[in-house]
Parts: sequence; structure tokens; C-alpha cells
Amino acid sequence: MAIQRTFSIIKPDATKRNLTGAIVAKFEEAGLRIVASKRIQLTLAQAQQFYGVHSERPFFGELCEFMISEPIVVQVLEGEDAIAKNREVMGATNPADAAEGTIRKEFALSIGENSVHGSDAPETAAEEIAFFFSGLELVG
Ligand code: DAT
Ligand code: MG
Repeated sequence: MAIQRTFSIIKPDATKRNLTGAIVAKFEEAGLRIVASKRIQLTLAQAQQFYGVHSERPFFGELCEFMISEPIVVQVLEGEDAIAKNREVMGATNPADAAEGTIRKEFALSIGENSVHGSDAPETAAEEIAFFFSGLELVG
């Protein structure tokens, strides 16, 4: 597998509980390098656009309200097989199903307040990186 980039969000439940550093440590321990990072607060319109793929799901409103409830940290992670590696470090969507040692197992509060987002495929990674970062902000 080649070196890839993936997009990550440290979500409001985690920034609120001062877990940004603990989560970044998990990425770095897994061999993922932070090549871009910023703390922002989403507008409702931005949250709705970012999660547009879920707009028909029953939890969409709750998800978007949660994502704008506190600042988030958006990052680009780089490394060997970064998309799959990040999903592995994150753990399952529902923390009750997440493996020991994963971010969601250790930190997530619920299936909704689950501490991190990570891209699920090369196409979504490219789209999500471009949604939040300009080329100038990516410093490999
Ligand atoms: P993931 O974040 O693991 O890629 P997803 O893309 O299926 O999971 O869903 C996006 C987010 O939506 C997820 O991180 C939390 C929220 N979500 C998913 N399923 C949910 C549910 N059944 N109830 C509440 N929120 C949910
Ligand atoms: Mg997803």
C-alpha cells in the first residue's frame, strides 16, 4: 500500500473534554503524521453540507446540531494505508462495538458523540480534505 492522506475530525464531545492531545497521540502512535490541523467552529449549513450523504437518516438533525455545539479540530493525516489505518485506530462507530485500545472505545460517549470522524475511502478523503483545506495548508 502506498502513502495516503485521510481527513479526520476531533468532534465536539472530545474537544469539550480536552481530549485533543490524547487523540492526536493515538494517531501518531499508529504511524499517522499530522500534515494539516486547525480548530474551527462549523456553521449549521457547513455541517449539513459535510454530512449531506446522511441527510435522509433519522439522526441527521441531531448529528448536525452536535457537530456545531463546540469547536472541532479538523486534520489531514498521512501515512502508509492511512485511510484504513485511521479507521482501525478510531474503532467502530458505536463505542459499544469498538475494539480495546481504539479511540472510540476509550473516549466516545455514545454512537452519536463518538469523538472522531475519519474518511472511509480515497474519493471521500479527497473531497473532505478539499472541503476544509487549501493546498497551501497541507504541509507534508
Ligand atoms: P462513521 O463515523 O463511523 O463513519 P457513519 O458514517 O455511518 O459512521 O455515520 C456518521 C456519524 O453519524 C457517526 O459517526 C455518528 C452518527 N451516527 C451514525 N449512526 C447513528 C445512529 N444510529 N444514531 C445516532 N447517530 C448516528
Ligand atoms: Mg462515515
